[in-house]
Amino acid sequence: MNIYKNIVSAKKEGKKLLAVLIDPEKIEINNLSSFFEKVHQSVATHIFVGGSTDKNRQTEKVVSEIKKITKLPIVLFPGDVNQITNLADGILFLSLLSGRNPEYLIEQHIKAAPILQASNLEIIPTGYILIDGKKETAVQKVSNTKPISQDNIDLILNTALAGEFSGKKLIYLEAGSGAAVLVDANIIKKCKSQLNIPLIVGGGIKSKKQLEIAFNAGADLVVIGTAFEKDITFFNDLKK
Ligand code: 1GP
Repeated sequence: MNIYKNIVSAKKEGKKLLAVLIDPEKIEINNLSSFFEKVHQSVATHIFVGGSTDKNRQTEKVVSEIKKITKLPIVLFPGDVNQITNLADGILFLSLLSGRNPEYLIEQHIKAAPILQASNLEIIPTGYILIDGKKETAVQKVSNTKPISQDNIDLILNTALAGEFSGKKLIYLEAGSGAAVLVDANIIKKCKSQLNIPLIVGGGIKSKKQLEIAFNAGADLVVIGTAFEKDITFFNDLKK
């Protein structure tokens, strides 16, 4: 499906991308078709599926249902190895670079390796950087790591650069699901100006204006989950 190639092409052409994040623990399978009617009327280009946890192992079921109703690329955004399913198109192979917990830097990856090796998923190595969104987030709790302060732009930038230099294909600046404070536009700008690889931004975005600020600052792809979960009419503001 060439997910990564298409992200790189979009970046080159200055075409902005929007991923709708679906958390298998939260979405009602019965509501998926009406939800996707809205998704398809909107400018959304990707579907991300994942969450910090998936206690009832719903991911595969949810991906299988989504697959029936959309042609948009379905990309796993997994909290752990149990959220991998071959039914998706690709996977963000996330390394939590802002943290110092080996479990999320290499352990989960080793556990995932044989599953990925046997799958057809497009694997996209992604440097994942948790930035303080002024609300303790699920990623923080589950990974037992601290986010980087928004004041420490140099550390954020150097972490992103270290990711690029060690071969990550994407950098994801994450304020955390439902963040109270978004990743600051100056942080996005600074990272954008120094990175060659595409930049993803997410966490707490809930208006068209905030989305545009992230895009204008240099995000190539923005991820929105909670705002759509809370109010499906938000899609109306983002019509094609
Ligand atoms: C969270 O970046 C994503 O991992 C999206 O965050 O749910 O706040 O949109 P929201």
